[in-house]
Amino acid sequence: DLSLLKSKFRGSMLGALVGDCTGSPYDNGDQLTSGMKLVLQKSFDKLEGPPFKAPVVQFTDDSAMTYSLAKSLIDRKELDVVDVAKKFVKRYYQEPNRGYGMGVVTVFQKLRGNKFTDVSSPAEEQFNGQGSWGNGGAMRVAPVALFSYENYDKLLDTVRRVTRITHTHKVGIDGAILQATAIYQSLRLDPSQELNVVNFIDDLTCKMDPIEKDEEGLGLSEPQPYKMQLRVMKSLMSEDDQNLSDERVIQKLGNSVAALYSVPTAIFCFLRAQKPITGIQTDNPFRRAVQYAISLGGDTDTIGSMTGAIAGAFYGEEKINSNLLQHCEASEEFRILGDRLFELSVAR
Ligand code: F2R
Ligand code: MG
Ligand code: MG
Repeated sequence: DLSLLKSKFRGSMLGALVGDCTGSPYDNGDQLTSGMKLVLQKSFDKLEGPPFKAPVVQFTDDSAMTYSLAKSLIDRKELDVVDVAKKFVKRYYQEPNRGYGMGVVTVFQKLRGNKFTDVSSPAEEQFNGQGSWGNGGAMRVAPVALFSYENYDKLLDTVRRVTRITHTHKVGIDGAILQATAIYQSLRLDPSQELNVVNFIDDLTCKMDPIEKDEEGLGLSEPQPYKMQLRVMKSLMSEDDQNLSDERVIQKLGNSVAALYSVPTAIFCFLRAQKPITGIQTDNPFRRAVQYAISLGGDTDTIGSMTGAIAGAFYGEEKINSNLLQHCEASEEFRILGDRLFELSVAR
């Protein structure tokens, strides 16, 4: 059904934007108090309610980089890493106050300094040559999952190359792969059927196994850390809803700027929100997923955005409240980017 698939492409781009815009006001690294969770509930209620005039809710670096990446794939019709790097840097210097990661700014400065003659070294030099394991690769990856809809090997290659512009630590790259894979799987599922959570996690685990095979020598405490997080996720999903406090989820999966402690959390939020969650009052499962992700605190814009991109790819645009979209900066542009990516990778 091509119209459903088109709606899913739009849904993933718009979901990424909505999660970023609605999550950014709570992005101070802390857990949300019960009072803040109530503010979050009321804020969603208001944004989804009858139209009212207010300044748009602004997006942050997550959506700025997602936009640049989508635009480059659409303009070039293939991955051109120099063009992506130029677009990232241009946008950063146009609007440096969008809440970029502390480290990634050095990459932008070096890229501008070498006039894009070397787009590899700046990221490789980060953190004394370790590279960044931040979630900056994963947070912007939705357009790659859409662009590579037809071909999973192309997805892997494209995610790796585009992530390496800023993030070269294997855990940063594999986090982007896991996020793109979750979107890739969600695009293929029928939202009118109940999602089989165990199958969804097992499919992710099978795909991550070969990707994490060559991790010896990286000094990681866990040889296949994302597979480990997927195991934890599966066990949490089997627990009784009443016992699953936010504190336990944060302690088990994390809510930080590290890809390892945020990408699995986003996937978990999407999966858990298939069913009602105590304290989140809505019948809409897309909103439930994003609101739940934000309510876990920590890196709220990014975990909200990654959850939104996966949930939007599963449910499609129809489940994203149109009043809420009106309040998010650049939502029309993100819808158009979804359409262009659809034309490029499916309709073509
Ligand atoms: N920067 C933020 N949030 C901070 C608060 C923003 C506030 N609202 C404001 O407006 O000022 N958010 C954005 O950054 C995250 C994505 O970051 P990215 O692109 O991965 O950047 P970076 O700098 O590469 O990594 C982030 C931090 O992770 C730590 N880190 C990464 N690799 C490391 C390594 N190998 N060794 C040690 N530390 C490492 C560093 O602290 C990095 O600064 C998103 O949340 C986005 O929204
Ligand atoms: Mg941000
Ligand atoms: Mg963030």
